[in-house]
Amino acid sequence: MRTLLMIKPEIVEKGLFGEIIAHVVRNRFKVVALRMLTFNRQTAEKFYEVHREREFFADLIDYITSGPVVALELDGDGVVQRLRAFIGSTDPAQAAVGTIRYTYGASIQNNAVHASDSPESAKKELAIVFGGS
Ligand code: FUP
Repeated sequence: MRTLLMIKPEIVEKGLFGEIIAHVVRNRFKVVALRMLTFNRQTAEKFYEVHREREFFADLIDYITSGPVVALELDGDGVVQRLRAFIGSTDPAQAAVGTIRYTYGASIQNNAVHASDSPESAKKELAIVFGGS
């Protein structure tokens, strides 16, 4: 099973992505691909299309296209759920102590990282992030 971990623009901008990658690797997640990329609006809208009707959608697209992200493809049994637990709740204020979002997140929007929420979304998101040139 494979999943996507994506380190969001403010963490890349602050130069903290290496810390997060080290933390992930030390916790025995297996990284099988890695890429830095900047989303254009069209790709960002496809990536987040399930949120198209939400009131925060425009802000989310502005944010995720604001600078480079770092994407990691992870492989392992049950990795989708293991990674979701490891990153913590969407809102850093609700995230458990020791999770990535607890440590690095600033707000619901600036929540440091994204992780696919199911094997189906992982497949779709990995194709978007790693499928292109
Ligand atoms: P998650 O799967 O934990 O990333 O959370 P969601 O799919 O619910 O949300 C995806 C992204 O939408 C979040 F990372 C940030 C953004 N979002 C907001 O900006 N405001 C909200 O109220 C909820 C989500």
